[in-house]
Amino acid sequence: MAIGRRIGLDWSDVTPKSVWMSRRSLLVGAGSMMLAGAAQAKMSGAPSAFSTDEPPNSLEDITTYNNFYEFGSGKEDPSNNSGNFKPQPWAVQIDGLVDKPGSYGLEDILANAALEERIYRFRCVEAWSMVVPWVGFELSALLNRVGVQPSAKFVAFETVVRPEEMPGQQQGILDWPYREGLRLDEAMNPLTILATGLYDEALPNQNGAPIRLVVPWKYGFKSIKSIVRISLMDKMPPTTWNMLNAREYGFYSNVNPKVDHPRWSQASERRVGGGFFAKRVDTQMFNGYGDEVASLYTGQDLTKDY
Ligand SMILES: Nc1nc2c(c(=O)[nH]1)N[C@H]1C(S)=C(S)[C@@H](COP(=O)(O)O)O[C@H]1N2
Ligand SMILES: [Mo]
Repeated sequence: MAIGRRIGLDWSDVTPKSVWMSRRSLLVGAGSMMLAGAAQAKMSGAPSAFSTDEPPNSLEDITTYNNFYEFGSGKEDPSNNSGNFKPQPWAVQIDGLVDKPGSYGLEDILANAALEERIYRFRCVEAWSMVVPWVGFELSALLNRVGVQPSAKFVAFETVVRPEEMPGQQQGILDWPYREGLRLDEAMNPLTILATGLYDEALPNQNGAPIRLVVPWKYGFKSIKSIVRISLMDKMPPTTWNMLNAREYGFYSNVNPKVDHPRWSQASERRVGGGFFAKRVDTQMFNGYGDEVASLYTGQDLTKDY
């Protein structure tokens, strides 16, 4: 069963109670010591039928084991080095083939958003995975609001460039800004969200504050963080990892246990937090979201068009 139909179930129901209680007091304690404001705001969302019923990873797993090369390439670099990043004020430039281009402030985006909790499996191309209780809204809602023109076929995204706040950008690890893209039908799929929170709190810096993409049937690198620009285009946009090594990182990069990475198998994955002796789990086609997205790729050979 790919996705639990779990309307009415709160994530706390699927998290061991002791974990939930200690996490709760931790968050409350931390929050009261900080200044009020969007960065510490409550960020709750309505439950969704798209959530998995698998237990979410702990807040600690999700916020200390990250990929965010703007803060360094080590898994602990984003949590260690993102303390000076300022996710507010924030605006997203939306341009290209849209009726209402412009700079949209985060408050304005949130005021017009129907926030939901989406508990999604998350599978990195490096063959580890987690389950994350995101709070966010469907990208399609924002795109419909700005009016996508009929000639648009792709959506391009860019991460902010702020070397003074993002030490990894002072090095040439990647070609900044980090860029990603989706085909328009992928962007409009209801599973595709812009996340602004996790575990009922505003998104931590290391997870892509204040707004990041989450595309749960694709490898994690497609889920671009700290977005400042969304462009509607008629051509496939250049994307960071694909530009760096197209043989290893395709534009589509749908999770696919049958298409190995040239340097490792994609048939199974390590669930982060499972402990050293935990068994690897089988990787699922489209990360288990095939019922929702397989039809997007009818007629496409995903072994060649990866
Ligand atoms: N801007 C930006 N976005 C990014 C990355 C990055 O380095 N820079 N890493 C990607 C990769 S490889 C993964 S697996 C996920 C990790 O998200 P998480 O740290 O919230 O688990 O973010 C993706 N988005
Ligand atoms: Mo990744």
